[in-house]
Amino acid sequence: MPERIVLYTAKICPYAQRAEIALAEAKAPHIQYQIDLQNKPEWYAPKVNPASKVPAIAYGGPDVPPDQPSPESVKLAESLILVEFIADLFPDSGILPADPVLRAKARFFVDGVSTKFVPAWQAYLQGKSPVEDFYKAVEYLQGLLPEQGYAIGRYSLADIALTPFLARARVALLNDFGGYPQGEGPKVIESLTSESGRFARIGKYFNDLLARESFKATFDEGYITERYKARFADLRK
Ligand SMILES: N[C@@H](CCC(=O)N[C@@H](CS)C(=O)NCC(=O)O)C(=O)O
Repeated sequence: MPERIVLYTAKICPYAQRAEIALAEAKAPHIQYQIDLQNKPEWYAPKVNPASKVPAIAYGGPDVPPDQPSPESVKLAESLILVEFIADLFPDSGILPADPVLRAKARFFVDGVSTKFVPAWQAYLQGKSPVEDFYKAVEYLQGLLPEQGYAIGRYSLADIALTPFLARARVALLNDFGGYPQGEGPKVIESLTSESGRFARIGKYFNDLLARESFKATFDEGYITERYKARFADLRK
């Protein structure tokens, strides 16, 4: 029986949403505590995560308020490590399948998310690279997908790693927030989710990810839209 889980998170953060999705997939009882990244509590770095980042988990220990963390709980951080930790605590969640080949495939897909999709998206968002560079990263992930289903067929760590970044990219593109040429964003998200043409296979996959209950339950689109508007409005000035 897993012990007490306190997740330190922030709605804006895609890394933190990975941990939230994993906990939702596992139907894991837990406590969530929102960290204001603009005004972090002074106890957070010394008592929870010395890197001063979300997400982090306090595991086990006595039943104390989350803003008074106990030295007796184990403190863990780094989103992908937390997702694997949750998968280990709740093996029936299927987040990490038992089959070694599928586990390796899931981790390989995650590597593509981390080393190709996320950097290409961030460069495009900032207006530092053309859309074709982002499209090439998307095409790379598309090439890893099986004919049907999620990244390794069944829903897993691989999908959890990507979804929060995809969802935030969708918000930015739909609203045309970013440093790329004005008016391009809505066309890009349309081509990436239309389920026909160059991105037909990954378009279906993207739509499946965004329809997943564990994603929808952990994503506040209105909040992200407002925060992105404030953060990216000036990029074209
Ligand atoms: N590699 C880390 C990245 C986590 C991260 O960068 N979190 C950001 C928010 S999205 C953060 O907490 N930054 C600290 C700050 O804003 O002061 C992970 O995968 O968990």
